[in-house]
Amino acid sequence: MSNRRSFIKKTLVSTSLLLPGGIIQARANPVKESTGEKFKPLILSTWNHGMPANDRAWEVLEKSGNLVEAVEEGVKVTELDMDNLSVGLQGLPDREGIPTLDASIMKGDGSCGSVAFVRQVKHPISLARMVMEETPHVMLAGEGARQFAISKGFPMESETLSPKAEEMYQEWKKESKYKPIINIENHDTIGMIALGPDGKLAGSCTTSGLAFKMHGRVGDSPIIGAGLYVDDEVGAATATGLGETIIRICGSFLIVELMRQGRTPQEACEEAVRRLIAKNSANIKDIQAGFLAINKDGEYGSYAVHPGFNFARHHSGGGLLIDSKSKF
Ligand code: SD4
Repeated sequence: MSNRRSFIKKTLVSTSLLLPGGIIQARANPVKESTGEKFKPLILSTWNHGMPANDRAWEVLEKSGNLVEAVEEGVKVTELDMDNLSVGLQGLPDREGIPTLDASIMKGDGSCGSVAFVRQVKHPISLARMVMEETPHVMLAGEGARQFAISKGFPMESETLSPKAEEMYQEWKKESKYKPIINIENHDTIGMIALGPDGKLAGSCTTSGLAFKMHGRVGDSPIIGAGLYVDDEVGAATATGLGETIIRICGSFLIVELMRQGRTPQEACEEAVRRLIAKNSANIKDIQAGFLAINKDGEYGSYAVHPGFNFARHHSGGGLLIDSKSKF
């Protein structure tokens, strides 16, 4: 039996028997789990909304065997999630009241694409994939990214804020504090990294960025090496949290390079957090950042600055929400 067919057979059996109850239970009770286990295939995503995103990615991987398709379709679920205020056009806007989006996608062979500061596009992750597959470039930003979307037939969406985002924006305007500080528990960017049955890797990351950021601000999520990095020779990493701090240490690239030098995914995430704290020590109590990593053998790890970061894991045994360890 081909690898792909045996993968589908195994996962069909295990998902139908184990997955529904497991997921419901996992959503209700995040568990602490030690790492060191290995799974292949394996999908990890940041935060609890990673659970439905992983379910979708797994379904696409089972059906198509296409890992890039899986990581794109998976995070598209979050881009449409009206309860999520940090991803998609329903996310909290910038200081002018405009939602602007960042996204990136990468394959382990080095192919990558991203869009930054893009407006009116419902699925920036799909636009990032188009940049990767259909342009000679890696990154398109702002009006150029929007024009590219129009040329590819993406519908232009209204910029009317969702009722929740409008309410929060009006509240924020009362004081208009120009000081974007991520509340320790309140950020929901989705970064997804995946190891396929054939040992290849891919990842995706999508966000509306910091709430009430300056117009034009771009975070780590669309920057290859900061919010996402994938290398088939080693592994993959993604990040969430205050993007400025993650960009300063090239967080995801750093983690992949540390794994290349022999660290486990867990050790690499811990070293990245140590480095991030060292470079941002003055106001570290206000800064949350979290990392996720997978190596090519299917080991994984995660680490954050503060408690509260969790991630969703999906393998042939089903899905689980896991609390990350943290420095403080
Ligand atoms: C950014 N890393 O734009 C993102 C923020 C984040 O959920 O993780 N938000 O800085």
